[in-house]
Amino acid sequence: MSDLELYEIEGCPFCIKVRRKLDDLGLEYESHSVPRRRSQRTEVKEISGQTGVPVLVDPEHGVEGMPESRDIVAYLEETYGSE
Ligand SMILES: N[C@@H](CCC(=O)N[C@@H](CS)C(=O)NCC(=O)O)C(=O)O
Repeated sequence: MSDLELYEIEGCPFCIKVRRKLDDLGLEYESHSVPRRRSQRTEVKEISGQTGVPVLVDPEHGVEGMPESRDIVAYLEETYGSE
């Protein structure tokens, strides 16, 4: 069991890619829908240092705010792929 969290926007293709990987790996996660306006994405900015989504949080492994869908997918595969 993990405490994964995903910051995302509905319809965002990069977020969908990450959600697919989470689903493929059978991982549960808490979804946070972020505002469409970049200037209002204060929480995402605080945890990841940028305003883009998706952003993954995985406290169990010290991941406080990982941006970039490609990095997130690779991380999930490496961390949970063989479980
Ligand atoms: N290269 C990024 C692109 C992510 C991206 O462009 N996300 C859009 C939403 S679909 C976004 O949040 N754009 C606003 C921004 O980058 O500040 C990734 O693969 O995660």
